[in-house]
Amino acid sequence: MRIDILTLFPNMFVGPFGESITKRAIDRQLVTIAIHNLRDYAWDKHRIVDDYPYGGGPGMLLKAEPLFAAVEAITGGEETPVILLTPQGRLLCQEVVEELATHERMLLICGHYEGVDDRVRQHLVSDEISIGDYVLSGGELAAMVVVDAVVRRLPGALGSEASVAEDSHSDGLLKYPQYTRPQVYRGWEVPPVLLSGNHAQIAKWRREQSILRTLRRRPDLLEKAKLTDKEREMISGRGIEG
Ligand code: 4H7
Repeated sequence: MRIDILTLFPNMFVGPFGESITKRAIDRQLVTIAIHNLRDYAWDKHRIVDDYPYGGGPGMLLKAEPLFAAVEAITGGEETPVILLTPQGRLLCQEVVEELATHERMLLICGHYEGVDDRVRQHLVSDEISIGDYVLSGGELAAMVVVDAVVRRLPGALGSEASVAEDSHSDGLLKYPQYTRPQVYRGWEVPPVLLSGNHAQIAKWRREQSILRTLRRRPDLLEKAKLTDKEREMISGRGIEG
């Protein structure tokens, strides 16, 4: 996979992409990530990338010309998903991450100031994504979130130790509680079933805990979750205290 990122703050990406899974995926050549400075595509004397909004109002907008010039130069006219990170985009969730992970290539645009000239959204961008219902001062952190979530889904990005099928959200449910040594800490014990060695019982307990946790914390997720009829029956009898 190749990911291009267009930003006014290229240095923001140095730390996060130089560590952990993303670094390993880059080192293993599972992904190529190229960071581009939008200012390099502003051709005027002062390399201006922003301007006042027509009709008035606070703040500045990213101008269309440098964004079009940058995207056209980076893609070389090739068909590539061009994704704008914006509070107005469709909400990122694991399903959207899986969809993005199927692309061979994508270009992420990080907005700044009060936003971007709407002609960019209409005629340059193919997809708009939001990482959640809150405002960030720029799209950079949102782009990093997208890259992290997508890159860890590329085959070979995780060590063999990690199983994607066990992640929170992979089956539409939250993760079950997990424990490691010691067996008793400050008098708090690990649930005995986990020490039983009975793998069928352990799997059953974990499944139950996932369902109950989702019911209590994120009942909205249960509508779409993959549950058996019997499991649906079990939760329909319970309130959120269940
Ligand atoms: C595009 C348009 C993403 C990008 C406007 C980006 C939240 C998210 C941005 C804006 C983002 C998200 C610029 C509007 C800063 C608000 C104060 C960058 N914020 N911004 N203004 N939820 N900000 O994914």
